[in-house]
Amino acid sequence: MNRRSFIKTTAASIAALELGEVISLVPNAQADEVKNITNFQKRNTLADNIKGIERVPSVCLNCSSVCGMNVLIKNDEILGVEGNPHDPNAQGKLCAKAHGGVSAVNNSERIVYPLKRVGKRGEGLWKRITMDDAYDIIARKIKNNIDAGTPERVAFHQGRNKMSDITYRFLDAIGTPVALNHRALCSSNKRAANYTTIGDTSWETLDATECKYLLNFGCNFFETHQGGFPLLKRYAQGKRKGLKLVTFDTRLSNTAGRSDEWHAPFPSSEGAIALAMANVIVAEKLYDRKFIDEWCNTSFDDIVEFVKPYTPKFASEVSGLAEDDIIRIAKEFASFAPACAAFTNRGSQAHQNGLNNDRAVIMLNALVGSIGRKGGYAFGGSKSKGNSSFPMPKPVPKKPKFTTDLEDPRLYPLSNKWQKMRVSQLVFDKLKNTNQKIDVYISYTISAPQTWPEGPTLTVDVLKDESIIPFHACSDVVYSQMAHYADIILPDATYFERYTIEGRNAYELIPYFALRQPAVQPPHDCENLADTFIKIGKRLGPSVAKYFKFNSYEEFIKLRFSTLPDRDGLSGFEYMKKHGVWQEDKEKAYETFNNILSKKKLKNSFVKDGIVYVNKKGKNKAIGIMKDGVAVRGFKTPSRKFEIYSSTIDETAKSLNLVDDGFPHFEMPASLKQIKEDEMVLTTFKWNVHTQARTTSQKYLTEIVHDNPVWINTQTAKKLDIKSGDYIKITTYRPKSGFRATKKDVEVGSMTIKAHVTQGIHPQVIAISNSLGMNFGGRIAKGKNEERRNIPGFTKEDDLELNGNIWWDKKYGGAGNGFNPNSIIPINPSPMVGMQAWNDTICKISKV
Ligand SMILES: Nc1nc2c(c(=O)[nH]1)N[C@H]1C(S)=C(S)[C@@H](COP(=O)(O)OP(=O)(O)OC[C@H]3O[C@@H](n4cnc5c(=O)[nH]c(N)nc54)[C@H](O)[C@@H]3O)O[C@H]1N2
Ligand SMILES: Nc1nc2c(c(=O)[nH]1)N[C@H]1C(S)=C(S)[C@@H](COP(=O)(O)OP(=O)(O)OC[C@H]3O[C@@H](n4cnc5c(=O)[nH]c(N)nc54)[C@H](O)[C@@H]3O)O[C@H]1N2
Ligand code: SF4
Ligand SMILES: [Mo]
Repeated sequence: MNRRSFIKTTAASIAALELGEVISLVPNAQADEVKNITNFQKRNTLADNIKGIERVPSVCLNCSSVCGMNVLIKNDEILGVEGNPHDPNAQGKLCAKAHGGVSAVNNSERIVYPLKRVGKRGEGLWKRITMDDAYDIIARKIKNNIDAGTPERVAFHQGRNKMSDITYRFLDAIGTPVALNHRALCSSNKRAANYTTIGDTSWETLDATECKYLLNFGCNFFETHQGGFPLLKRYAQGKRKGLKLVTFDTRLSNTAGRSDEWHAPFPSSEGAIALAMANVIVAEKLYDRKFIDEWCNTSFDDIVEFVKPYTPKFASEVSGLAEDDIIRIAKEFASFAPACAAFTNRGSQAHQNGLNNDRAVIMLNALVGSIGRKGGYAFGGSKSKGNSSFPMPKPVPKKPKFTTDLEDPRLYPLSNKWQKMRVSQLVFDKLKNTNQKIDVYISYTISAPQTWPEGPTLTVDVLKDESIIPFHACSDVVYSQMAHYADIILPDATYFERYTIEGRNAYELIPYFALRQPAVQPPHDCENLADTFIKIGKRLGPSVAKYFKFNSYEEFIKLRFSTLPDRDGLSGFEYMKKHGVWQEDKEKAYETFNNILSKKKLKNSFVKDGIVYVNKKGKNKAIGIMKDGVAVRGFKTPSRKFEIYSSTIDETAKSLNLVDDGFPHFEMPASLKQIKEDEMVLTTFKWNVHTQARTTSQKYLTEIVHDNPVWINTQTAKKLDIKSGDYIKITTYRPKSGFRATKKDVEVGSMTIKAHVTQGIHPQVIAISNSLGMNFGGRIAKGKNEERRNIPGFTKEDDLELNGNIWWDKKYGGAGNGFNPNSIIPINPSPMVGMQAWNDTICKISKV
C-alpha cells in the first residue's frame, strides 16, 4: 500500500466507523520498513547534499531531555539541526521542538544589548548601556551586601540552569546560600519518592527495549517527560517485540491514545490503584519472594498487613475504575516480571498526596522483582556522568555554612534532604509577607510571572514592588515578562551559542556525558551568563576575584575536562568538541545493587549491623551492605535496601505532627475528598511542540500551536449546554488543607476560556495546557500581527517573514494566543516535600 492509498483507506474507515467497532491504523508496509533500520549510527540526512556544510555536535535544550544534536552550519549561519547519531540516549533523532528552536537565534525580537530601566519598574522604558556598565552596576549592588555582611540578601533564581558549576561558584564566593529554582513546580514529589525507595536517581530509567509490560501512571512520554524522547525511541523498539502499554491519565494524551489501554482515574487516586494492585499481587502470590526477602527493608508479613485495606473495591470506589480492570491489570503486569515496570510522572505526583502515590507505584516493581532487572525498572549505575562529575578548578570557594527559610523552608524538611529542590512557589509570598528580605535578585531562564501558580497575580505584584525587590537583574533572550520587571536586562547567549557539560539518565544503561558548545558566536553584546558571572566575580574584590582566575567559561570547561584521558589521539576537550558525547567503556548496568565493592572502596571501611561504612571527616558514611559474606553496593537508602518503609518519612512526619507512618499509603487530598457534585478538578498538561514559556516566542512552533482551549467531557458539557468553541467561566478555590487552607470556599480567581468538548477526559475533570496566553515575549508569543515594537535592546534587522503573517491574531479573525491558567491555580505545596499540587484545584464552571 502506498502512502496515498493508505491515507485514503484509513480516512474512509474512520468516517464509516461505528461506536465500539475496531479498525487497524497500523500502516504495515511502513512498519516493516522501520523494522529494518537497526543501526542508529547511520546518518540519514538531506544535509549531505549541501556543499560546504559543517556539523557542530552539541546538545538541544528546547526541553529538558537534552538530546544530542548536530548543528548544520554554512558561512557562520545555522541552516538547521539533525540528531547526533553518536548520542546514546536520542540515537540520532530529534523532535519538532529541536527543529523549531533554531528560530530563537535570529529572532528579531531577541534582546541583543544590555538594558537599564529608566522609567518606573514595569513601565517598559529602557536605555541601552554597555556590558561594562552592566557588570559595574551589578557588582556594586552585590559588593554592598558583601561589605555589610549580608550576602544572603543576594538571591539567584534559576529555571533550567545547566551551568551549576559556575553559578554555584559565584554564589559560594559571594557567601550567599540563596539559590532558588523551579523543582517544586516540576518534580520534587517524584524525586522524593525515588530517593526514599531506591535512594538513587531523581527518576527511573526504564529498560523499555526489553520490557513486555509498562504501567504508566500520569506520564505523557510521547509528548513530554524529562527523558521522553529517548524513552519513546526505546518504547517503539520494545513495541515491535510485543511490549504492552497501559496508561492511567485523566486525559487522552497522545501517550494514552497510543496505549494498548487507557484508563481515566479520578485525580490523585493513583496511589489507591497501585496499592490495590499490590494487594492483588500478594493475594495471588505473584510476587518475587526472593527479592522481597533479600532486598526489601520490610518483611513479607508486614507487606501483607499494610496492603490489606487497599482492596480492588476500595480503589475502584476512589478512582472510578472497574474492579475487574484493576485485578486483571495487576495480574498481567506481574505475569511478565521481571520484564515489566510501573512508573509515574506529573500526573501522579503533582498532588498533595503525590509522594505516597509515587511510592506506591515504585513499590509494585519491588514486589514483582523488576527493580534493576533486564526489561524492568532499571536505575542507578545508568545515571550518566554530568556536570558534577568533573573536578573544579582550584581554589574552590566553600559553601556557606548557614541557610535561610527562603532557600530551605523549615516546614518542608524533605525539600532539600537529598538535593536542593526548595519550595519556590512560596518565594514571592515569603518576600511579601514574612521577614525574609533580599536586596539583589538575579533571575535566569525563569518566567515566574507565567509559569508559577498565582504567577500572573502574586508574582507580578512582588516583582513590581521596589520595596520588596530593590534591585533585579534578569538574564534573558527575549523581552519576557520577567525581563519587563527587571532593572537591568542581560542579553544571554542562546543554547546554540554556549558551553555546558550535560548529563542525563543514560537510557542505554551505560554512563555517558555530552558537551554543548557554541555552533555560532552570540550576536552583538549577547553573552553567556557564565561569562558575565566570571567578569562580575573579578570586580568583587580579591576575596571573590581569586576564584575567577580564568578568563572565560570555555577556559573553565577546559580545566574541568583536564582529567579526561586522551581519546583517538585528541585531548579530552578536543575529543568532546569533535564528537559531542563520551560513552564509558562499560557493560549495561543491571542490578547495580549486587555490585561487589572494590578493595579501593573498602579501604578503611567497617561493618556495623550488616551495613558497610567508611569514616569521612569524622562522619560515618554508608557505602554498602553485607550479602552472603560479601560487601555489595546495595541501595543508597539508610538501610541500603529497597525501602518500602521509610524511616525518613516516618520521622519527618512526626516532627511536623503529620500522620504518615512511613509505609506507602493512600489518602485523598482534603479538597478532592470533599468535592461536591457541581464542582470539578482543574488539571494542567504540556503540549508536544511547546516547552513551558520558552518556546512561545519561536515562530515555527507557535505557528503550529497557539491556542489551548480547556478540555471538558462531552457528557458534562451537555449538562451545562456547552459546545466546542463556547466560552466558559472557571472559578477556582483555595485548598482545604495545607498552605492558606480554608474550611469555607474561598475563591482564588476566575477566567473565561474557550471550551474543547471531548470524550477524551474524565467527566469531573477539566484540563488546560500551560505555555500559552503570554502578554510578553514579542509579537509571536502575543499573537499580534503588528510591526515590531522597537526597543533599544533589539537588533536593527527585522524579520520580514513575520510582517503580516501572524495569522492567528484575534484581531484578524484568528484564534488568538491562548490562555494562561496560572492566575487561577493556587499556590499549593504538598506536605514535607513542598511539591506544587497542580492537579488538585477545585473549581466551578459555567457557560458565559
Ligand atoms: N499550569 C502549569 N504551569 C506549570 C507547569 C504545568 O504543567 N502547568 N509546569 C511546571 C514545570 S514542570 C516547570 S519545570 C516550570 C518551568 O518554569 P520556568 O522555570 O519558568 O521555565 P521556562 O518557562 O522554561 O522559563 C524559561 C524562560 O527563560 C527565558 N529563556 C529561554 N531561553 C533562555 C536562555 O537561553 N537564556 C536565558 N537567560 N533565558 C532564557 C525565556 O524568557 C523563558 O520564558 O513551569 C511549571 N509551570
Ligand atoms: N513537549 C514538551 N516536553 C517537555 C516539557 C514541555 O513543556 N513540553 N517540559 C519538560 C518538563 S520541565 C517536565 S517536568 C516534563 C513533564 O512531563 P510529564 O509529566 O509527562 O508531562 P505533563 O504534561 O506535565 O503531565 C503528564 C500527564 O499527566 C496528566 N494528568 C494531569 N492530572 C492528572 C491526574 O490527576 N492523574 C493522572 N493520572 N494524570 C494526570 C496530564 O493529562 C498529562 O498528560 O516534560 C519535559 N518535556
Ligand atoms: S525532546 Fe527536548 S531535547 Fe530532545 S530534541 Fe526535542 S526539544 Fe530537544
Ligand atoms: Mo518541569
